[in-house]
Amino acid sequence: MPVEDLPSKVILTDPLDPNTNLTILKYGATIISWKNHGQEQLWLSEEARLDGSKPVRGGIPLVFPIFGKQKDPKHPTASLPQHGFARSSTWEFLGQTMESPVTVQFGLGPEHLSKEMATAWPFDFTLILTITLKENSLVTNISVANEGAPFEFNWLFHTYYRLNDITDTLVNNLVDQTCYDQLLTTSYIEKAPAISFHEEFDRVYSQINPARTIQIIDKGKVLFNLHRDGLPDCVVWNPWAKKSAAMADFMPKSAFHQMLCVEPGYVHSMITLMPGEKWVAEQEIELGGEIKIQANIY
Ligand code: TA6
Repeated sequence: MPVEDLPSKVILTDPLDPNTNLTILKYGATIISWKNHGQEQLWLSEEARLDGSKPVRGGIPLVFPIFGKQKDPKHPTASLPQHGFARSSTWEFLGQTMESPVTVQFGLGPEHLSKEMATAWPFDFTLILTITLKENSLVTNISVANEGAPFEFNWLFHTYYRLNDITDTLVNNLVDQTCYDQLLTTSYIEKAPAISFHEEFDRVYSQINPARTIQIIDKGKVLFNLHRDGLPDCVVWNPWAKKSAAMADFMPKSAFHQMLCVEPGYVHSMITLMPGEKWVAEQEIELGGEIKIQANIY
């Protein structure tokens, strides 16, 4: 059965291969598992809360309407929790929209928010998340529509990738990009042709040409290719040992070796949506293929 609608989750199965499937929690419309020919592609903490008590530690949490915490106390997002409310609200399953590749949609509007959130951020928004499971890739598409007063927002797919070992992993095609280092609280140009990891890492790369495919490479073999449309920025994050130890829902504590977040979004500034306007963006995560060196695409 290509689409199974269960009380708290939806399961998508590739009609051509039962071992290629997705599990999507209705809470946060969070993809918590992506198996490709039986191989899990996403990292999910063993202590991830899947009961709606807190955002999921792993999979693909959704960040809206604010990335991080709003620093301007007067901004409408100032009272929202870190990374906003999309990942901690229960979305409505809207059904299957395509047979092959199997595609489903989820929706979120003010009617789905807690009273607290709807009061804190009183705008007439509609989010439609479209998820497509292909033989060798996963596509997540978001549309944000405004039916009321103008509002500003960020969007980000907070994807947790599963790795063999972070110390064997490289991320390429971010060279010469401007990044804000959240740990050093300073900006600089990335000079590493391929980024390696040996300590906590938390950088926001901004305005990356969409022609650049960000690749996650394990010992010379491409694991993931991140294609982006409408998502100019990308956060790269690994909490390493100390931060992992401090997160109760991050287990096992050694698992920072087996995960990396590479998170496409629009976070370098706020997007303003006027009444009647719609904003659409998409990430496609494609598996395998050849290493591409795109250092000369600006
Ligand atoms: O996306 C990177 C980041 O902003 C990190 O700074 C870290 O805070 C991470 O998100 C996880 O945030 P969370 O609220 O899920 O604990």
